[in-house]
This record gives sequence, structure tokens and C-alpha cells, in this order.
Amino acid sequence: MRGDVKLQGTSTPVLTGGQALVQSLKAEGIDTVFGLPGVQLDWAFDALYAERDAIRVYHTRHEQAVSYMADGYARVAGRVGVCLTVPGPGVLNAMAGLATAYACSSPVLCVTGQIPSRDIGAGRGMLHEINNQLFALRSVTKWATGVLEPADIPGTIHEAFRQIHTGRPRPAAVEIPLDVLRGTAGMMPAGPAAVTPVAADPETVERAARVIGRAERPVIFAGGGVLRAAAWEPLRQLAAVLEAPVVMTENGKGALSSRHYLAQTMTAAAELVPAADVVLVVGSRFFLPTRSDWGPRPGQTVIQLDVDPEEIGRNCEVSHGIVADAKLGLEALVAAVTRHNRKRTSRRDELEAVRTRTRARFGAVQPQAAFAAAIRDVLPDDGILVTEMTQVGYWCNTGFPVYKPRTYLTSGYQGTLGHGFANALGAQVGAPGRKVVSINGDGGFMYNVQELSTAVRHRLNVVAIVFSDNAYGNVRRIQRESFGGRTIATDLLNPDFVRLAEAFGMDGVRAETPDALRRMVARALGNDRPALIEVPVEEMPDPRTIMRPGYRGPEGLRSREGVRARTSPRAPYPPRP
Ligand SMILES: Cc1ncc(C[n+]2csc(CCOP(=O)(O)OP(=O)(O)O)c2C)c(N)n1
Ligand SMILES: [Mg+2]
Repeated sequence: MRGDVKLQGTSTPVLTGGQALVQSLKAEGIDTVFGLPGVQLDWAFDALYAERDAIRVYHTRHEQAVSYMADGYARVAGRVGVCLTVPGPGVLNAMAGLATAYACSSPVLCVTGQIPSRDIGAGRGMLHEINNQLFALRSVTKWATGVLEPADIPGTIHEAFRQIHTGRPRPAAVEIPLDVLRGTAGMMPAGPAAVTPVAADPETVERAARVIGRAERPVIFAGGGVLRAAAWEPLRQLAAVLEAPVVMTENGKGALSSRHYLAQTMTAAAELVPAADVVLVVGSRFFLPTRSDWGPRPGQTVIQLDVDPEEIGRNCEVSHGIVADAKLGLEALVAAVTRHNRKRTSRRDELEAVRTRTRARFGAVQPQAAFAAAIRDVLPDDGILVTEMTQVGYWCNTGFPVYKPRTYLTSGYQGTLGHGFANALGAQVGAPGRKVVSINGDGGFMYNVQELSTAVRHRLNVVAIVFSDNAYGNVRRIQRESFGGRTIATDLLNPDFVRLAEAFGMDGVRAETPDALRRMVARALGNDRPALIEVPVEEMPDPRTIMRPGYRGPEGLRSREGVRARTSPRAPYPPRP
């Protein structure tokens, strides 16, 4: 009966749990799954075989890549990224990717296997058994549950999608024991979850709009929420009617084209925020400003728009909190502010001058600025750059110009070393035909080096740049500067990356200078084949000390005196199971 769908007397089909899972994913509009099989998932993968024309399966060489790829796919395509893992070690391997997706408010569904349902919690030592798998999943998801009957699969998958689409997008997880995937029941997939985005309360919008409209020097602080909600157009409109600079966080880059004179960086924020009378925060935790010298101070009005009510006022006291989908909230604000707006003259000259000053600061950080410029020069406007926890990556998080929404991916506050290359592979799946460049350090790249095989196997033409300084350079520099020159556990012995790429069946080249890098990235992007470019480098200066005023490394975690940062925890700890 494998692969077949039997009909009961009525029109309700009898499905295996595996078939119900796959039919449910299909009903939610899923046509792409990132997975790595194993015995607990056999019935799910066999059902995927039957639907291979409708759902494309990308298998990887390690489960960390299935969650990273699902995340990269989701962030670029604006759709739910689905990953599939065996229980225990499999799903634990995927946790760093889920944590990254959680940090970046990325809509990911993790479906994981589970040991036989009757044995859960018995501690017998079944294959892949771990204690409290669901408890572990809850630490990296907004919603996680288990299914114990085949008949419950359609409803549970439907609910998982509803949860992901409701409010703030974040990962969800469903665990399904192998006997439940094998078992049968008459069941009907539930169909796409229809979720209405949260609209803003009109009175709150009106009050906030009056304040914003009267403001003399408003600033907009835009985070990743703008991109998740596809809210870039009303953001641009609001900024234009207010002549308000838009400071984009690392995750908000691309919300407004870097070519626009209102588009500003976190470096410029140090000038712009203290000079503002009203700060409108959209889809951002607003964490860094509250930990910097230049964060909001008494006398300034902070208005926060966020789809997640928990986020409002979490890091900074706010005078107006608007709980809404960023697109709907900004559209409502545009309409209301237009009615209350004061007469304004263009701030183009003043804000272009800010941009020129910050660009000069960026240009002083070498060689990062030159390498980044080389990439930007040849990456098309709709090309995607995926960063990493590496020296050029830190520079890019502030300095890299981004021209289109959803074309710049980071690991957000998770700072996940190793996310980059696999995130980039997922981004390429989500943006077929577009150019994707992944920058890596030699440390981070080797976390997912085995996925070079995935790139070749699935023809994912990502261009991976590896800056090799033979070190966990960032850590080594901190060790030397903070601990009397002593360094430990930070030197790296590397393979020959060019020959390594060739061994995987892809192009491998070496670029010694920014100019050579520019030429080689251009050529690799034109070849439409996966490629690796090794760039041997020396130790680089820490760009963050220059580019992020107020940045003080781990010390910055202390809240700053005079800045209205919240310090009290808001949620009970430990969390409820
Ligand atoms: C999962 C994870 N493990 C460890 C770290 C700590 N860490 C931050 S940067 C770094 C070194 C990165 O080395 P590399 O990728 O070579 O980049 P480089 O600093 O040399 O440019 C490490 C180990 C981290 N951020 N994430
Ligand atoms: Mg390194």
C-alpha cells in the first residue's frame, strides 16, 4: 500500500501518518523540504517519494544544514521553510539553525521523528532517544508539540502553520513517533492556514501619528520585522512624508535602498538618535541603542511598532506601543501622519552629509572595506549576500550597501558561527536564478564544509568566499588584547581550500587582493556553477570599535547609565515546560 492512497467508504482517504504529513504540507502550499532521512522517518520519506513531482527534497550532509537552509530559504522567499530530521542526535544537530531562525524571526517548521510512542519517557535506551525532546525544542521555537495518533497529524500540521503565521514569525516544531508515521487513519489534510495580519488599534495610531507628525526631527529605526512583513513600501512612504532618516539594523538592511538619502546605518544612528525628538522603532528589539551611550534619553519620545506585544518596551521604555503587523501598522501611520504632519523642508543635504561622514569611517577600516566593495561592485542589486561571524562580515553588517529587501542575511543576535554557507544554499533555493554570495572565515566555513557536496549535488550556484587567516581570528585578537598577549585554542590548520573545492567537484580559485576578488567573484557569478574563492588574509582590525559608536564588546551588555534601558526580566524564569 506504500505510496497509494486508499479511499474509505466516504470520500475521506485512508492515509499513513507519513502520507498525511506530506499531504498536509502540500495543502499548506509547501513545495520544498530540507531533510536528512533515517529509520524513524522512513514512512515520511516514502510519502515524499510519491509526491516527488510536487515537493522537492533537498538532502544535506548534516542536519545543521537542513535547518539553516530552511531558514535561508524562508527569509529570502518569504515562505515557510520546512526541515525534516530524525529524533535525538538529528534534531539536536538542527538546533543551531533553529536558534538562528528564532533570533531572526524566520518562519521555519521543523518536523522531527520520535521513538515509538509507547516508549516515550520510559528511558529504555531506544535508538536516538533523548529525554524531553519537546522541552529542548521549546527553547528554540515559538510553539512545539508532539503527535500521538495518525489521525491528529493534519490538524497538528495545520496548527503549526497557523502558529508560525500568527503574530511574530518564528520557528515551530512537530515531533511524530515512527509508529504514528506508519499507522493509518481516515483523514483529510486541512488546507492552508488563513491568518489575518494584526491590524493596529486606530486610536493608538492616531495618538502616535499626532506625536510623529508634530516632531521636528523624527528618526525611524527599522529592524528585520519590516522585511518579514514586506513593509518596505509604507516604510519608504512614511520616511518620505516625515523627511525622517531610516536607521536600519543589521537584520533590517534592505528595508530602504542604500541609494536613498534617508537610508542610514547604525553608525549614523549615533549622530541621528541623540538629535531626534521622536524615535519610531519598527520591527526591532531596539537593543543596541539602549546599550550604547547615544541611546534614548529623558525628553525623547520613543514610539514602538511591533507585531509581538512582548517586544514592546522590553528593552526601552516607550511612550506609545503599537501592536500590529509592520505593513498594516505603517500603512495606518502613513495615512494618519499625513493629516497631522507639519510643513517640512528636504533634509537631503544634511542627511547626505551624514552618509558621507559615515562612509568615510567605513572606508578607514581596511582591508575589510576594500574586500566588501569588491563584492558589491559585481553583485547585482537583487543578488543576495549572506554574512558570517568573520571580519569582513562584521564590516558588512554596518557598511555593506543593500539595495533590495531580503537580499542581506545575518545570524542576528544569535551570532551563529557557521550558519553562513548553509543559509546561503537555502537562500539560493528560495531565489532561483539570482546570484548568491556567501562570505566566511576559515573557522566558520569549516562548520558546514561538507555542504559543498550539497551545492554540487543540487546545483546550487552559491559563490562561497573564504577569508583564511589560519585562526579563529576574532577570538584570537580579543585574547591577545585582553589577556596580556596570551592566546589559546585559536590557531587553525587549514586544508588547501582550492583543492578542497575541486575535490568536491566544484570550481576553486584563490584571490590575494580586493581587485583579484572582484574579478573572480564576477567570473564565478557569470559561470552559473558553485564556486569557492579562498582569500588568504592577515589579522584585521576590529571594525566594530570604529563603526559602531558606543560598542564595547561583551562589556556593552551592561546597561548604560542615563539610558532608559529596561533591566528587569519580564518573563518568569525558569520557563514553564
Ligand atoms: C556557534 C559558535 N561557536 C563559537 C562562536 C565564538 N566565535 C565567534 S567569532 C569566532 C571565530 C571565527 O573565526 P573565523 O570564522 O575564522 O573568522 P575570523 O574572525 O578569523 O575572520 C568564534 C569561535 C560563535 N560565535 N558561534
Ligand atoms: Mg579566521
